[in-house]
Amino acid sequence: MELENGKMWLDGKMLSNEEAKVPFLNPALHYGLAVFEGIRCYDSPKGPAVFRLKEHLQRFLDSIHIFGVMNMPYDLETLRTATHETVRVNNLRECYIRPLMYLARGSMGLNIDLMEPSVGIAAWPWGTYLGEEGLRKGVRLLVSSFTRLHPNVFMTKAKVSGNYVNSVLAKTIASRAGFDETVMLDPEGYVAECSGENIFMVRDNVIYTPPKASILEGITRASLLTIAGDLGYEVVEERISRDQLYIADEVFVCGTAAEVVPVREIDFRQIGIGGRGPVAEALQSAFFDTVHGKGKHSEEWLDIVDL
Ligand code: PPE
Repeated sequence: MELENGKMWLDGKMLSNEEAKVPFLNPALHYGLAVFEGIRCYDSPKGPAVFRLKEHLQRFLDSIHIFGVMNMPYDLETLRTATHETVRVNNLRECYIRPLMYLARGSMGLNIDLMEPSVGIAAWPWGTYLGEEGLRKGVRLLVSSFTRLHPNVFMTKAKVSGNYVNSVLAKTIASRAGFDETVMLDPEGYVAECSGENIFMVRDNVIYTPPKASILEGITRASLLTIAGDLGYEVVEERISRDQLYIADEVFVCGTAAEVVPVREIDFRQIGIGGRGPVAEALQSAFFDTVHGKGKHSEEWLDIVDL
């Protein structure tokens, strides 16, 4: 895997995968005490362009703040420079970027004030997350029997590694049952998000998406809300039930890894025309133009890496 040949930034040094080993006795590994981000860099006429880098790094710092880690040693500008350096050193024009803060040293036990963070940033080429065909024809979803995290069990605004066990449990069952992704309901039974994407539906030309309270505040979600406004769509953030999804004209999901993906079926019910609908197609096309430097917001949202 190309990942293994790449170099990663680790606490200020560029290391090979071989050099960037972590010891078995570290609290992050034992308790899931880490925070991550997922960012994409796209090729553009001006060079490799990182999509909404500052917003992702701000969410990274916010996740660490929510988690309550008080000794994070790096600020946004240091992380931004390190991200650029990682893309440059690996000679990548298009890649997925993974910053990770992990509580690496200090005592075992459950008090994070006795632990010290390390921060790493890796980058690797990562193709379509839910498949090339899914982007064009739509994917199949299963509503999960697992519940999305209650905000007082763990805060959904923070991309804490341990939180993702919930997503992994849900996604694995869906994959084993032959589905592409899984929709998770919140503790009250309303649609929250997918294991790794936010979700939208369309009915009578109005776009609906669940409110922020019980979901990760997706950066792709926020970008699509802006783009939908530009394209003249009415957008409503409100609670959605699973049967509202079943009878929607269109459903689509979005995230950094997944990008913008139409949904053709949920729980064995065909959604709309059973393929990519016109709203998903319009948003997908505007999104891909934007990330490749050809959209209304490209200038504002793309952070170009000098080679
Ligand atoms: N909800 C969840 C639970 C989630 O993990 C993601 C990103 C999103 C929504 C969309 O957020 P944003 O990327 O800011 O638009 N999921 C990341 C993890 C993927 C992985 O498998 O790892 C991602 O897309 O990078």
